[in-house]
Amino acid sequence: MARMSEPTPAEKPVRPRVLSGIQPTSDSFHFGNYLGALRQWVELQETHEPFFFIANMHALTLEQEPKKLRERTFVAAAQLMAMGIDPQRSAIFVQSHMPEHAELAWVLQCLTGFGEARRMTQFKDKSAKAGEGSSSVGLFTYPILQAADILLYRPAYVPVGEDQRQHLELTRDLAQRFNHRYKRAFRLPEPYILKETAKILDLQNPAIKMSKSNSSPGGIVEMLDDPKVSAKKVRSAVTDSGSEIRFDPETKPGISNLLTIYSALSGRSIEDLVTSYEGQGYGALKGDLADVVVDFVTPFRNRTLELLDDRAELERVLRAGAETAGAVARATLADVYDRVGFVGR
Ligand code: AQP
Repeated sequence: MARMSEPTPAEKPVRPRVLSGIQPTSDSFHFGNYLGALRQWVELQETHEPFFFIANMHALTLEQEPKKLRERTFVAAAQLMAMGIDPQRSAIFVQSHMPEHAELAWVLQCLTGFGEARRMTQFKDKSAKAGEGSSSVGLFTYPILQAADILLYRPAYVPVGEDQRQHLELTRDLAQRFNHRYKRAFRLPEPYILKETAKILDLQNPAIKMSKSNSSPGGIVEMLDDPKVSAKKVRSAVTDSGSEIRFDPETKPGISNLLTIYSALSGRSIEDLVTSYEGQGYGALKGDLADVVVDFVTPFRNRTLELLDDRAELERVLRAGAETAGAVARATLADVYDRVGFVGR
C-alpha cells in the first residue's frame, strides 16, 4: 500500500491545499463568519487547492430540528456559492457524506487525553450554558472530529477566525502524536487567521465576538437579512465615549470594530478612513457604513435566493464535491488504518 509520507505524483497536490468548514446552524451566515473566515476562502481558491465543507455533523452537538438542519445545509451551500466559492475550482461538500471523518475521529479520540479535551474553551463556554451534566459527549469530542476533518485532507492552511485557534493547536498536537507513534503520516496544518478581521465584535456589546449563540438580534448582522434591517443595526451600533474617530481596539472597541468592517467591505485602509472622517462624528461614519453594507448584502442575498431555487443544481454540486473529497479522504483513511495495524478488508 502507498505510504502517505511519500505521495505518488497523482496524489501530490500541485498547489498547497486549504480546507475549512462551517456549521449549517442558522438561517444565514453572519458578518463574523464572512469577514473572519469565508472571505479568505474565496481568495484562497485562486492560489490553492480548496476543500470546503458544511459541518452538519458538528451541528448535532447541540439540538437541531431535522427539517431545519436539512434546509440550512442547502442554504449554506447556496451562500458559499453566492459569495464566490466556485464549484469548478473548489470541492464543496457535506461532512456527513464522508464517513471517513467519523472513522478517523475515532482513531484520534484514542490518542487524545481526557484532560486535553477538557481544556477546550469552546466546550467550557458552551457546556457552561446548558450545564455540563446535560451537555452531550459529542460537544466534548467535537474538536477531535474537527481534527479528523482537517487531517484527512492534509491541508497546508486552514482559514478560520481567532475562536478556532485552540482547536487548530489540538489538531497539530494530535497529528504530531500520530506521526511520532506510527511514523510520519500527517502534514501539520497552519492556521490561516487574518489579524485585521480575526474577531468581529458584537455591534451592541463590543466586549464579545459577534456570534449566533451569544449576540442579541441588534448585535449580529446576518448576511441574508433584509438589507434595510442590517443598515439599521449598523446605524444603531453602540459606539464609545467621546466623538473622535480613531482606531484603538483597547479604548474604542465599538468604533474600531466598525472601522474594521468598513475597511474589509470597501477595500479602503483604516488609515484612509480615519483621515477622511476626521472632524466628523460617529453618525457620519455609521451612515456611510450602513450604505456600504446595503450595497454588499443586496446582490449577495439575491444571488443566494436564485441559487436556492435550483435544488437539483445544488445537489449536483454537493455530489461532485463529495466525489473529489472522497478520493482524498479514502486514501488517507486507508493509510491510517494500515499504520495503526487494522487488518485490510
Ligand atoms: N465573530 C467572529 N469573528 C471572526 N470569525 C468568526 N467566526 C465565527 N464568528 C466569528 C468564524 O466563522 C467560521 C465558521 O464558524 P462556525 O462554523 O463555528 O460558525 P458559527 O457556528 O455560525 O459561528 P458562531 O456564530 O461563532 O457560533 P457559536 O455562537 O455557536 O459559537 C469559523 O472559522 C469561525 O472562526
